[in-house]
Amino acid sequence: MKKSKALFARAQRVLVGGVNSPVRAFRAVGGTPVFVGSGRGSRLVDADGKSYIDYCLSWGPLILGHAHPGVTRAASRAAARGASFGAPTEGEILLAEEIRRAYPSMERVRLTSSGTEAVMSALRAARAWTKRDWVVKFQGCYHGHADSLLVAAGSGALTLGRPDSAGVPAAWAKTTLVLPYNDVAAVEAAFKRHGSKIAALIVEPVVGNMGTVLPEPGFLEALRRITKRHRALLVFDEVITGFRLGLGGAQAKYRITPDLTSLGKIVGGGFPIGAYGGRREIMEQIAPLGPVYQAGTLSGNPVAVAAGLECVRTLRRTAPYGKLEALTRRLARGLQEAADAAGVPARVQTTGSMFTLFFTPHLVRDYPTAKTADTKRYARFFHAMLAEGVYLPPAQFEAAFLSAAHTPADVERTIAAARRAFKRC
Ligand code: KE4
Repeated sequence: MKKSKALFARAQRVLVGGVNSPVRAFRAVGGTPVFVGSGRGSRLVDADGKSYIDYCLSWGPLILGHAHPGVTRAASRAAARGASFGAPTEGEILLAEEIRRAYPSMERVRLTSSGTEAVMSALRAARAWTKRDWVVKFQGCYHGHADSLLVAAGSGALTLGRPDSAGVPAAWAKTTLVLPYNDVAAVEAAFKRHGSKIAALIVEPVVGNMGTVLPEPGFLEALRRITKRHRALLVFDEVITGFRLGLGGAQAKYRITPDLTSLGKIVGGGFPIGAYGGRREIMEQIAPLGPVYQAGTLSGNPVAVAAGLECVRTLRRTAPYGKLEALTRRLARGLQEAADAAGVPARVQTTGSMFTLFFTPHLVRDYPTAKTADTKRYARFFHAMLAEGVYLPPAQFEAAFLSAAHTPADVERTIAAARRAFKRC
């Protein structure tokens, strides 16, 4: 870690907190953030040359693993043709067609440069369409750092939100209702009382940002039913789940058709991208066709699009999801058995190729139950695993991921490392 320590000291003299996104600073687990030199397949190599099996995978995008040859080649060739034109290119059409093929609900698509932009723009379209201002979100779900979404639950479940970040005007937080995840009664009550003001309800259909939390049977169906009844729009934030839970994400897995969807991460193959889309009549409000303004210098960037297109086409061609899910289930079972054998209260929750090891014996079904997790113990476990050459997400309330490059040997090695790490945390 010698080089990471030196780099971190230098970084903090010019970059805020030494990082370009807060969670990378290891504040949730303590210690010096690992500065990465390179990645290949399932492996990360740090600035000191130490190799790790990586289950963070850049917070989700790298479902094919680091430096996938096809994705790297596609990006390199696109870059050699010119990094950006600020003009339409054929690649953007091809990626949008691939998105619509996997997400038929996205009848019209707009590419952006991040998930935050995709979510922010989808909600602007929803407000314009319904001519209403309020948005419902769920406690523990994260949808990027747009002001009106950096909101914590109000004092009571039915009171409007309060800013969850400095710099967010109270007035903007007051257009957001924050409800408990997996609580249909709370959603019913909120719409009964405020339905005529609610433009949209946005949800992570499978939550990654509390750690991996699944929708209980009937929850997503209820969101679809209630929003429809009150003529509000249902927005699936599939920035994590899109192309992760299968080509069609959560909406295909749970057979729910949202009105709008946001994508990011995997759809760019590790390059800066976001996308939003939905019903044609809603999306055709967006400039230049309609009155909702949204723009971006690098939206649909040719290099990011080439990488995303190769990534999505490779997923469609190789269909890795069955193998990925089986390997993830094996890892989850092995970690659970290792925790149980060590007498450590822990619970592994998983779906598809995402998982979270919660340091709590309770089923994690919402934010309050997620918060029963022992974050200090997670931090000790994280560092014990880091010492073993396994890189987990440096925060308890995040999802971990496998890639198509992870092997059964990686997983068995990880389980063996966990058996030792549980004894030390
Ligand atoms: P970006 O603006 O970071 O591309 O996407 C925002 C976003 C939107 N929706 C969901 C469900 C997301 O998970 C995210 C971003 N995820 C976080 C970690 N879970 C990114 C990591 C970070 O903030 O550095």
